[in-house]
Amino acid sequence: MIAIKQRAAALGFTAAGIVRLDRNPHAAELDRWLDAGHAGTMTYLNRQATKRKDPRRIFPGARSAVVTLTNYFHGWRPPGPRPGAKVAQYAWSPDYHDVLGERLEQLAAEIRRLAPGSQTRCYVDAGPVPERELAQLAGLGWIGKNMMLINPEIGSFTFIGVVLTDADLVPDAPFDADRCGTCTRCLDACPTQAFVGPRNLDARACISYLTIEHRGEFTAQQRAQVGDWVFGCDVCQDVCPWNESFAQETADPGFAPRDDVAFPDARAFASMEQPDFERRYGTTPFTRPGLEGMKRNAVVD
Ligand code: B12
Ligand code: SF4
Ligand code: SF4
Repeated sequence: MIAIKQRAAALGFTAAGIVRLDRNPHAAELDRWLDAGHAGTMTYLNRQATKRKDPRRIFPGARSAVVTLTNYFHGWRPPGPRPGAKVAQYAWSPDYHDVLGERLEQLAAEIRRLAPGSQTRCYVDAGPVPERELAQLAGLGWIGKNMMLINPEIGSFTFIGVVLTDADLVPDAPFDADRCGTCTRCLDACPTQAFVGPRNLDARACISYLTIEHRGEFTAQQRAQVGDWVFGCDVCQDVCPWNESFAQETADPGFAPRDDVAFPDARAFASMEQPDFERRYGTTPFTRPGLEGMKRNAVVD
């Protein structure tokens, strides 16, 4: 399986690992999380649960997954106030679904070349795939108390991309260690106290959910907690000692940051019209909350 990893590295993936598909060992955790209502209005997670709990059911004959990590870290924010509102780093560059989707298709072609007649399907984020779970099982890192997949060499500012195949690939060993130890920094630092406990996030309280998935106005308490984040949130990753020590700035040209996305002028949204929004941000992740959502997120007190 060295050829697959070499191809992954040549395509720009930071790391790759292989897992033989089986029942998700944390299926019960997913059920408990959904039953507690932590998914809020992300009802697609309920619909996808059967497949997330057993990824062999994602397509007939699915047997193995090649799981990739891609570093998107752009460096630490300088201390003190800086112009513009805060946007989570994963959104600073062109949409990762598109960039990684194309790279995964090329990786899939290599798998089909090595296993003639095999089928492949590529997934990034939007699909019934338990991505962090598969990454841990493929040996790429552990799931931290902040629920992020943490790689011991580069931390957690990574995207996960997956190629599922019916080919029988030789698996890697899972990453069994939990390197969080007694640390609780992420749980303590979350501005909205969204963690019910370690590896248990009530998404409804998470700034990422509130600014991207939540429709309608914020309550006064939500507005205060969201603060100056206008899209996503990085706090539970910024405080993680594994990122402090090991996150490295990406030089990947596919993820070059756009200043107008990374540091938007929060005040500009209030008077922005739809055509202007589409011209400026039509190809960015800001289209998910849309202009109405961004106006709400960017209210300046
Ligand atoms: C829904 C979703 C969200 C929701 C809910 C987040 C959540 N914590 O579940 C919201 C909108 C809040 C969100 C926010 C973010 N997200 Co998001 N999100 C997803 C999505 C689509 C599904 C996740 C899901 O199923 N959640 C339900 C929980 C229960 O499942 P899970 O996260 O897979 O957790 C499993 C493990 O924790 C395991 N488990 C439980 N206990 C234990 C114990 C041990 C020992 C082990 C090993 C496992 C284990 O069981 C769970 C079920 O299998 C995935 C993509 C995907 N297809 O998987 C991206 C994904 C998880 N998100 C991602 C990112 C980047 C983010 C943000 C950082 C974005 C931002 N900066 O604003 C934040 C981080 C918030 C956080 N701390 O989790 C990346 C994470 C990459 C990584 N390195 O981990 C993913 C993988 C997308 C991608 N392809 O890169 N997200
Ligand atoms: S992304 Fe922000 S709000 Fe969400 S859990 Fe992490 S620190 Fe809390
Ligand atoms: S901040 Fe600490 S507890 Fe949280 S994920 Fe990082 S090492 Fe684990």
